[in-house]
Amino acid sequence: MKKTFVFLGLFLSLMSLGVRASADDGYRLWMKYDLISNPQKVKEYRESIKAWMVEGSSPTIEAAKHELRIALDGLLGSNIPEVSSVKEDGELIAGTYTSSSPFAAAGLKNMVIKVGQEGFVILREKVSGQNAIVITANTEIGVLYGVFHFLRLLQTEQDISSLRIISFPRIKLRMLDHWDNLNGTVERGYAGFSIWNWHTLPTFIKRRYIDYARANASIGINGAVLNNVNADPRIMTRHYLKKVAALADVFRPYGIKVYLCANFDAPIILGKMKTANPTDPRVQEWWKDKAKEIYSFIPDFGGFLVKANSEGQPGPSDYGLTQADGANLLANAVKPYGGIVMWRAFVYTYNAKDRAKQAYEIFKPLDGKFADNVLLQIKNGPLDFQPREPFTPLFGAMPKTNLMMEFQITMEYLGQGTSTVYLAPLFKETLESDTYAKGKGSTVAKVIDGSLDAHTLTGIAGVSNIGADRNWTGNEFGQSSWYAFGRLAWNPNLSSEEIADEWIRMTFSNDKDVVSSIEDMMMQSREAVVNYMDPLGLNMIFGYDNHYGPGPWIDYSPHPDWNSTYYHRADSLGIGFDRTKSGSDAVSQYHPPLSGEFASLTECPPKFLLWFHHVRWDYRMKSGKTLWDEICYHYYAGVDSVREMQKVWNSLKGKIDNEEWNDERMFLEIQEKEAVWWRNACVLYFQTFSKMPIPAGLEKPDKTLEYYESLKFPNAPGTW
Ligand code: BDP
Repeated sequence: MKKTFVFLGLFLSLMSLGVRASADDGYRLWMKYDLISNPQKVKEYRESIKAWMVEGSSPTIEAAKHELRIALDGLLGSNIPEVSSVKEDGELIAGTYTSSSPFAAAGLKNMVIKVGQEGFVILREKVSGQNAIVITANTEIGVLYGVFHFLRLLQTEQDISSLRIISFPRIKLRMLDHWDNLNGTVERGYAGFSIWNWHTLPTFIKRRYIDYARANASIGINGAVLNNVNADPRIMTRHYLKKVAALADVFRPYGIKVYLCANFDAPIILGKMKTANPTDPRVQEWWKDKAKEIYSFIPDFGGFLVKANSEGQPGPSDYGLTQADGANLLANAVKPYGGIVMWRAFVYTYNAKDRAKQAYEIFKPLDGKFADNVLLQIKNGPLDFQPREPFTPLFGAMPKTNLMMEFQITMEYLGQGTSTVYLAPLFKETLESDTYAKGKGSTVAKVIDGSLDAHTLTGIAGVSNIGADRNWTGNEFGQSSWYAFGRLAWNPNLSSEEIADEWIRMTFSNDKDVVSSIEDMMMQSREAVVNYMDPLGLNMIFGYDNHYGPGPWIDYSPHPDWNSTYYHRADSLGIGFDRTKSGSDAVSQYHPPLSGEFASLTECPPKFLLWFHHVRWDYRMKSGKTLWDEICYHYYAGVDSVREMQKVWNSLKGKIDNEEWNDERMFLEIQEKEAVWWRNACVLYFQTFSKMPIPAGLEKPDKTLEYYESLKFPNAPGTW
């Protein structure tokens, strides 16, 4: 611990020297701390914060001090002194709450009681007879979170004349899942290569690791799974554990625990055993010994994430056992140390009549069979991170199991690293979906925050979009989805607009027009992608393997459910996957009235129409248009939105940093081309079935279907 403290201190002081590029390269994320541009605000804030102090001196407290030091000096444009006690009106004091705190007061105590182990209180109070701003919490990490929250108020130029904030996270485990491989590549790596340098660890601590921890703490993320779910078991060897421990040391002051993906066959691969059968006592012993070894390196190791019997990964089914048998094996091993297991529900075989039904069929019968330190990690939709899916019906179907959400922040199926897609609306759409498990109002958010079925071990994970790119995410707008994920993990009730507003103000500008223009762009960005890729419930029609660009014609995979044709089912009569009783009956996995609504051609929300129904090309939609025309209009509307986004962005030239502006201009240029490509390729392909004309007035595709089918992408990322 002491050693960490020393090198952390060293880096923090280096950072406070402040190496800044004149043109913004996006490295500083939403923690830019440049001088607030409104002089009136600066004046007002300086009067409220003439000096500051944070009580104590642990690594977490030092992190809070560091943040206040660089942020206040930067935002307010002059040195705001650090003091050791409150002596005059207008000072800021932060620290954990105890009865001997200088700000101890009965009212405050009652507030602090409510915020638990990670929450905080910010308010104005008399301290030593002076008017002060107090940031306090039950724990040091709560204080750090409170400091970040307070700084956000300044960064977004909020009124701080009267403060009374009580904030605490609704979800216990707020995780980033890194799909990083030991060779430095990243599965689906849209922001380049891995940020972990396994060669130079454990001795060389990149500044990026500390800034990573700062960024995550600023939005309340408290866990990081360091390696790919398609796990290389060597991560659990001594050689790597030393390196993992070094990262854990860096993250600890920021409240972030490390977790590892475990390979179920590790006893065979590492332990040279003949089997990984969970019922074999020697296998059980092997896992217990392994857990002991891991905890000897990382005393607060969080636990394991496991992908088993999925896409070639080993698992308990190899021994005729259930997924619960597998999960409980690992859960028992980490239990003595307070560790947990996140067991993924992304399990399917390749020949199912309907892949979307499989996870439910496999896992629902196991409700109540998982150990209490297991969470079942479920992707938001029943298939695989599509631009739009209905929620996975397992949410609301396993009341006796700890269920956690898995979102994908990296945009495997949404235009990848170059596209501008703000994902909060996608996250919110799932979180706000009503499962009806216990009647109206049983939202997915209530399932995962534990309130619906009284669970205390709760979690939410986002597959990270972070890589080695200077600005972390490739396209800077990728940062907005990372930011939104953290904010929603803390409080799923925040709106997409509120979060966008915060992020824009901290990232680009507080100028009213700039904020509203960029917000407008962000808020339409997800629907734009849905429209030009997968309108009306279409899905999984991507380029083969690389998932780049359109590939509705893909029908040559040896795995039937890796073919686009398996999903869209276009024929001379119509298009869409019949999941009603006459088809796969996936609708029956939902509770009524949802099951009935989805099953009815007329009541099914248009956005899910082709997910649940095979619909005739000439079917009259509520809009009065035929299905074919409706599909066409959606594809064209998607392209129009991207052009609109370009227009908005072009209008911002000179109003934000030029380098950031120019980068996004180029990314939008790529996106516009890709949107047209998607639209033309899909419309031309589906037209071979509908045999209907593209509605009059819409621009005609300038290339043939054969041309689109012939395209190759040797440089598409993520196909290592
Ligand atoms: C799919 C990705 C694949 C991942 C898999 C998973 O194509 O690379 O390994 O998800 O979640 O979307 O395990």
